[in-house]
Amino acid sequence: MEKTFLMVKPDGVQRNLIGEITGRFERKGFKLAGAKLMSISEELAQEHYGEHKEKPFFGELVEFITSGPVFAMVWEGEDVIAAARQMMGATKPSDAAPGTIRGDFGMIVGKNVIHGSDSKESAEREISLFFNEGELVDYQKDSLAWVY
Ligand code: RTP
Ligand code: MG
Repeated sequence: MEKTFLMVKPDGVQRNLIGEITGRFERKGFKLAGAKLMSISEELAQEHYGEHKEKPFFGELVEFITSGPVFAMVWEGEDVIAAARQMMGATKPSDAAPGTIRGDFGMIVGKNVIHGSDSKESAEREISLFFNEGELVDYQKDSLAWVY
């Protein structure tokens, strides 16, 4: 089953949105495979956002993501990578549709509440960057076959 890496950013943690955000993915029907509250080191931040290192906002991005704890998660389900990006909404909160996480809670582009992998390759890369194999749990919800 496909997996993605999602993370409540420091602003979302400070604003007590962990429950709201994880609740949306639970209610949608996806399966949580791993989660932890953690601080991101400068080194991990630079590696995670490596694709943006030439961008003018890179310094701010690294500073923000290391500014306080984040809630890192791995979620599992059919097409979860694309579905989670839909549920997150556009990068810039003012462009994000109401009903999406960024549309409902985001204020500014630099503090947009949640991160989500944007492709299969980034999901694999980000999951292995943030989680050890042993931190991910493989289990069944077998009361209903169609509930992941
Ligand atoms: P993310 O990686 O955090 O899930 O966000 P994303 O895919 O929607 O957007 P991406 O292009 O990967 O940008 C990463 C993060 O950089 C910040 N950003 N700031 N100041 C700016 O113009 C600017 N542009 C992007 C955002 O916080 C964005 O989520
Ligand atoms: Mg991105």
